[in-house]
Amino acid sequence: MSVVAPRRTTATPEPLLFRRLRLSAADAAPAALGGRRVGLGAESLHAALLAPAGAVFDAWSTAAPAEERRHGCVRYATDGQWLHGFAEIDDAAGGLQAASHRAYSDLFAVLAENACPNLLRLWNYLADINCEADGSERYRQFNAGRQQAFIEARRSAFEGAPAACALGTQDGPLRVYFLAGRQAPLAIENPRQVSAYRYPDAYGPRSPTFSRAALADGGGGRQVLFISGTASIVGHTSLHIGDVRRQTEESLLNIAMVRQAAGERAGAAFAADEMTYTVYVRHPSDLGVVREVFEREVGAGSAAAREAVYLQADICRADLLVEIEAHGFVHAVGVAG
Ligand code: 3EB
Repeated sequence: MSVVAPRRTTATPEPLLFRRLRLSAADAAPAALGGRRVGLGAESLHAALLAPAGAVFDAWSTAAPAEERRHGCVRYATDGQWLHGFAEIDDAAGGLQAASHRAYSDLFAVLAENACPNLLRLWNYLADINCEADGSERYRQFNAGRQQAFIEARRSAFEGAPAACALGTQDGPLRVYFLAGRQAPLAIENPRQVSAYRYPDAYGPRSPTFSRAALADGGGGRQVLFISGTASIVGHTSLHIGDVRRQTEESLLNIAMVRQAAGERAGAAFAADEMTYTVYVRHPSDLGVVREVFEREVGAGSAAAREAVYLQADICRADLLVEIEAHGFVHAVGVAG
């Protein structure tokens, strides 16, 4: 396509458009850069798609197709209003902590030289997340490299961190998808959970770098809420060990609290059945129970139930069996509550 015309900074922002596309295995893969592809196909995430059948492409599309750019291990595209893509790096050679640090440092370098410096959402995927290597769990090594890069780049590693998730794949390189925009989002925390960046040292020497949700101006008069990966954690403690049904219920209760907190800030409701969900299940045999509980929450016949995507992934704590993430749009109202 043609080159994107320069935009006046006073122009109406291009709205963020989210499309969740269902593909058959035979469909040509849309460029991986435009979003996150799961299921069969080139450049798919190394996590099995449990449902629906086929393949799914989550596209953060902006109105104008943009050319691919590269910096270090980062591939991205931007229309001047939004910037998205992913960092990918093989962590086998130098170790995961160094790889995470490199991925985030390259990403921050990209953001520093573009007009969209504010991260809204990160999706982190790494192999063998619960495995011990070189004396520590790989998730902890990832946390160490990530936090170090945030601090070096003078980015909020604590209050105000972006929304995120971190999941374990069967294999493959470290892959960090990201979405950034012109304006900083508002970080939202969950009143019944300790902020992850304040977890005690027992969970690792460097805390995870994410907020429970990010509320952003999605353009076009709409606000968008990104809810981070959410699990069965209350305070900082994993609950319902070994009970996937209750873990799913607890995760959905946590999501409800975050929706409520965000809704108060937005002056509009983020209804459960108006969100788009990705559900990560550790054991494929738990899919039926997780789905039953989830569909009870959002309504069995709802668009949210039909559109939900279920992936097999390891959750970042070995005692967690399920994690759920969501995002949704609401129309902005004049006065916040
Ligand atoms: C938790 O609440 C569960 O390290 O980026 C959720 C979302 C989790 C994001 C991350 C981890 C991350 O601690 C795990």
